[in-house]
Amino acid sequence: MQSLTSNSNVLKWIDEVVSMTKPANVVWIDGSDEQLSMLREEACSTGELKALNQEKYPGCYYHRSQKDDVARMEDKTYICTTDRNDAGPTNNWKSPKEAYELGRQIFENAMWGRTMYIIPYSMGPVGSPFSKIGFEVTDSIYVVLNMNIMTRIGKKVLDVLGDSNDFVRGLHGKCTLDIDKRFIFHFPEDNTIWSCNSAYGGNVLLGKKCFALRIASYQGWKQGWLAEHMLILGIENPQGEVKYVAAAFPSACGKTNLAMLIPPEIYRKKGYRVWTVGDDIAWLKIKEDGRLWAINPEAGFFGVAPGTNDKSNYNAMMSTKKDTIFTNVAYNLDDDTVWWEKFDSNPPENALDWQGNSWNGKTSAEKGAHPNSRFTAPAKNCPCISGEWESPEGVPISAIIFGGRRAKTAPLVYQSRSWQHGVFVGSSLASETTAAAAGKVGVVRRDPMAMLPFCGYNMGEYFGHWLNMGKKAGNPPKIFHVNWFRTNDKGDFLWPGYGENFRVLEWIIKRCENGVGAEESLIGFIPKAEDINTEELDVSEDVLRGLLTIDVESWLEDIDSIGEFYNKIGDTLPEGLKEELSILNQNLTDACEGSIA
Ligand code: GTP
Ligand code: SPV
Ligand code: MN
Repeated sequence: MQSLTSNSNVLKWIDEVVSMTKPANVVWIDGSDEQLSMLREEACSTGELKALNQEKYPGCYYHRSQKDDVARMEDKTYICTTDRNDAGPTNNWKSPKEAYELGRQIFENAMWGRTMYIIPYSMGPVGSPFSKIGFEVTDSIYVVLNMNIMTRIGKKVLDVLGDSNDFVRGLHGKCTLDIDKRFIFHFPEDNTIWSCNSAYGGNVLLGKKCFALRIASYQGWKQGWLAEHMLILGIENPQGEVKYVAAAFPSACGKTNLAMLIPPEIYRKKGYRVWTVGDDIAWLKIKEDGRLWAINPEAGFFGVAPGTNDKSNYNAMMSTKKDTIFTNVAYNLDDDTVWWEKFDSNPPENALDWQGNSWNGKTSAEKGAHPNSRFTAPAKNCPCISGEWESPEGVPISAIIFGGRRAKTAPLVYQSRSWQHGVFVGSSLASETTAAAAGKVGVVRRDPMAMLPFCGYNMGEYFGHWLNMGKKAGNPPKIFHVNWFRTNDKGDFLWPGYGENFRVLEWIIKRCENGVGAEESLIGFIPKAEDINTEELDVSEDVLRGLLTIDVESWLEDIDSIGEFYNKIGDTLPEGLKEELSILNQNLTDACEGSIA
């Protein structure tokens, strides 16, 4: 097939990839409806996709991935830099030479008899000064159709690229889906990504974590901007003014939910609204006004299905009603629809589970959907999508919020004392692990800025870059930490979460406008209990006070764990963060001695 571009940099690279993988056919993805329809038909004819009930779910499809290929695999993910120190102590590392050699062995003839698809895509609105262009070469129609939802693809991207050599070269091959030969290699020094032997989203939709976080964070380090694992939302007050916040929570810790939150009725009646700009990734730049401005580089949501329902996240549910791909959820054979845990209280009796086994949701003890099953839905479907979500200039960020799943340590919310202290708070973020990555679930691990699996360079340098960004921006956002997941002794969540999180957002916005006081505590500013609005909320004052207390002993344990983590970072750890750790340590020790005396 004729190529869609005359860009010699692109053509030379494609030639190399073709001669290595030897596909039977090469198809350039132009992004047209006709081409995409043909691909959907073809995928349905081979069983790669199944069309859902087109009356109930127009344009929607169903897909299952192999049993051992259902989540990101962090132990198969590598940052390949010439100097090992550039990848740093928190990333798996291989030299580019070794990784390319190993990759070449695996990719040699890997597309024999298959069709290769070449997808030109833009991360960010096509032509925006924030945006970046990539290509994904893949042998998977599933990948093409997902990339069509998650990014902007096709001819229009090539028109913007012109003859430029500034693009990310992504190569994905399903190969044999052999887990022992599964690798996700990143070569930040040559804007290249190679991913083989997987067909699961986070490993193979190369625009997402691989480019928009790992490669982009490296580019941001070199070029003076930030690529972060953050949602972006706008909060509109009754006067119609909108303030934007960005929030970083680790995988499956509530970004999609917070991004699409519906404020409690008492707020809606007054005229408060929440608008979604993005649910997973933010690219942030300093502008002349000294503020950080952000775009969502994606065009869709790759969201966790289980737990999503009309009550917990109505807007996400609505986003999935058309033109959506569902992966590894349960399939209702009676009416060709989908189901997952907590979808509703009426599981199908005649269904297939996420592995394709016949499944009766009423009697089976097994789960119907995999805990990391996902929907891929166009952002434009979302009822609360912000009018600014495709603004090429981005939106100005008033607050940055870090958060994780902590049963005990972190209070419901607190504010950092300064940018440097805020960077410390982000750097010491920790959370219980979830099903979004393969491995044990529920173990506390440090996950700085929710970027541990996604930072494409040395974590110490990354912290230094954060500190510099605050210095360069005259008017950076205020930094906060939240925890929706504090539990009582029985393990029940103390805070109702979801829409009620708006009450915490309200306090955060007021703090940004100097509209409310706070108490200076050992760890930063915490709200006075009376400043969190509990009107029409079933949370007693005692419980709220409990949610805002700081348990010195568990914080002292945390200090040890932060210290250990910092030791692992080693030489590149900035002085400013050591200083903040020692201030916190001093505060807690003083408090401890005070209480003993
Ligand atoms: P990734 O797409 O993996 O980056 O995940 P995410 O951060 O977008 O997480 P998501 O919003 O999909 O939420 C993951 C899980 O957390 C779901 O099971 C939600 O139901 C649950 N969750 C989200 N918000 C809250 C909350 O405020 N309280 C409680 N208890 N659970 C929540
Ligand atoms: C995450 O794990 O943070 C996700 C899903 O958003 S994946 O694209 O698989 O990384
Ligand atoms: Mn994510």
